[in-house]
Amino acid sequence: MKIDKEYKGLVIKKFNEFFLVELNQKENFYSDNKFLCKIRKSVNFRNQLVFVGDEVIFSQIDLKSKRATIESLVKRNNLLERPSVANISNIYVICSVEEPKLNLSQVNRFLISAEQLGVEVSLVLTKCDLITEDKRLSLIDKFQKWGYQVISLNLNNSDNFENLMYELKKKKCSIFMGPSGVGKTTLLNMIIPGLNNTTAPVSSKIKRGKNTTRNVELFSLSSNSYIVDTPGFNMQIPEIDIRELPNLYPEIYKQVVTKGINCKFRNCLHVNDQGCNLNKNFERYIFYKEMIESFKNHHYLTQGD
Ligand SMILES: Nc1nc2c(ncn2[C@@H]2O[C@H](COP(=O)(O)OP(=O)(O)O)[C@@H](O)[C@H]2O)c(=O)[nH]1
Ligand SMILES: [Mg+2]
Ligand SMILES: [Zn+2]
Repeated sequence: MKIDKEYKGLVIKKFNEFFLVELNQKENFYSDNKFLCKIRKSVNFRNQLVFVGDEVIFSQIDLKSKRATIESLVKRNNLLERPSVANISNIYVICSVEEPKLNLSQVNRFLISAEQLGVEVSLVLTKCDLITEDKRLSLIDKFQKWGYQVISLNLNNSDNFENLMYELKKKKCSIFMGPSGVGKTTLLNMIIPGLNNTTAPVSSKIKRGKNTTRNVELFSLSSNSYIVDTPGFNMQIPEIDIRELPNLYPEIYKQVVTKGINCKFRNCLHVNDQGCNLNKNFERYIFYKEMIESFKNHHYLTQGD
């Protein structure tokens, strides 16, 4: 028997032409609310254009076989590439303070890359058991000055982990990103009981190579809250328009938005520009300037209109 009614659902997993769709939790009409769906053939969007994290309208629910048909795609807020996940609300950049050692330029690149999605970005510092309390406090202070909320974790002390967990449950769809070996899988295993993904010490990881066979999947943390489980992904600074760069640094965009600083030119890049009013007295300015300069050397972008 098929239910001839349309429902809204969330794509939590994708395999080939199949999509696992979770029924919108407000419509709790059936105890198992996950349905294996295919896209209706006549629909004019292709399989490849629906991703994990997308909201879809589905119908033709068959309660026995737990199959249904996707009818249409709800407009998405954003789409992350590699892994492809739609509608992310929060990115947590994960970096370890030791093993591997904290690399400020790398932290910067991950943050910039995360900022491009235009969602809330936070920083998680792992392996704080390997540094002194003074060092931990000074790192928190440093990254707060970069404009970020900082969560510091220590496997031997679960207090901050509990706070992170509490926070994640209030966010719609969170994803972790960060370099290899910093403890992302360890964290996901703590967050999603029964997940049991393999973790590996930094040295053996290099030999093993990257595990990319597993599919991206969303896990429910509480009603209307999910976390993305991903086999990991390469972070690279994709094509950014040089004019976007100032919008990816909180130290800069907060000056513009909250303090209302006004440079002479609307497209001011805040480097050697005439009439620039940006307060450049912040730690990451050097990274920013380097990035602008490397853009100028490698990209021939026209400034302004
Ligand atoms: N000392 C310490 N080691 C940790 C901590 N979290 C993870 N590790 C170790 O770091 C290594 C890499 O962890 P993994 O989760 O595989 O990192 P991933 O590559 O980011 O997924 C493993 O040997 C973990 O046991 C921590 O808080 N403290
Ligand atoms: Mg991992
Ligand atoms: Zn300026």
